[in-house]
Amino acid sequence: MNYKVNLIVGAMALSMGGAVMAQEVVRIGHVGPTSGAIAHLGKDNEMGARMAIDELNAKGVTIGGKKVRFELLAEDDAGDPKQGTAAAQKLIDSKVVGVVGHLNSGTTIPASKIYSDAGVPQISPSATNPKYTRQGFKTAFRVVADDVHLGGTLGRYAVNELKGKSIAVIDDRTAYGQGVADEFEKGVKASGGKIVAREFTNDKATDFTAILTSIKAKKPDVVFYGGMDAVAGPMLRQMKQLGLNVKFMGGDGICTGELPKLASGTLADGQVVCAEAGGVEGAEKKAMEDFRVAFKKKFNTDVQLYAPYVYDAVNVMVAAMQKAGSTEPAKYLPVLAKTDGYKGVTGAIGFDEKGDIKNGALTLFTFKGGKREQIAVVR
Ligand code: ABU
Repeated sequence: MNYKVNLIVGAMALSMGGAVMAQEVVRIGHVGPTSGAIAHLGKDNEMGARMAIDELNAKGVTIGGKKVRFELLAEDDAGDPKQGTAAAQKLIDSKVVGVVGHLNSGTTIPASKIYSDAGVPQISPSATNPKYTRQGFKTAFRVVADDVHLGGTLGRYAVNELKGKSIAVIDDRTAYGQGVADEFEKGVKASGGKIVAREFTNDKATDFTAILTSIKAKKPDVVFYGGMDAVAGPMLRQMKQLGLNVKFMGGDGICTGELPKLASGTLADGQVVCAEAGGVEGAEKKAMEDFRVAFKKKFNTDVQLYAPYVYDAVNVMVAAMQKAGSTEPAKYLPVLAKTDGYKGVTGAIGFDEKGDIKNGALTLFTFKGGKREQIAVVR
């Protein structure tokens, strides 16, 4: 396969000291749900990719002695597994040399086989289902912690810190939602807590009256939801309407800047505890803060959740190309796999033998006055 695409010597030729130097165009794919209920999160991710690509092109990157210009091919999978595989095939047909995405576990996992078959590296900045990196695909990487870490930590936190004794669990039956809820349940039980209800809904539902009424009768002190903010918001509003005023927990999918709005302003201060599957502490915080400021300046909107992780994923991929002296997937993939101690805005990035981030962090958040407020970074 010829990955050295679009050698353009016309409008894109560079004049260097009088000589004309050809510039190679290198395509990197991004996939996320930029339509549908969580389009705000897909767009957040895509903007993270755009920011990295724009900065790399502005700075100028040389790989293997050749000037390159990166082109972002951004696809919308609407969070749907079928659209996810279609988007993956489209990117492969367009000769991308790497893909950052997808956002959802339910799209990332089926798409990963397509990238693996094509030998094209994929870095997910947000899919947390452990299966993604446990299929034996050498092309699959992720820069966030997985649901075993995320759900387990939240389950232990529910019992040990929130002093939850009777805990209800709801999930949306997606690869992510069900998986993180299962891990949460294990964490609760291992810490001596009791699961008094396990209910499910789906990722497009809007009416939770029946399951919340059933849960209320069991008098839980904590409700956990495995799913995304677009469903958690209306669920929180309906909990308030039903007088179910208890702590509400969830994974990274609900831990977004948009949650208070999606809950129509019904969140009580400190009611929600959730976790982002990454985080920085101490001296590493400045780079993350600088990124957030630069992101706001460029796009006139705040980071929702995983834009900084997408930004890092693109840069890690390009750093591996530079180190390998090649944009060819077969040549830079082994270098990417050996990434260790890369200093990103989300902290140090290195991959283990499965392609998972080494020593991944979690950041616990609550919401106060309609804003996310950090509780702690844990490993
Ligand atoms: N990790 C939360 C959102 C993405 C996913 O894993 O489905």
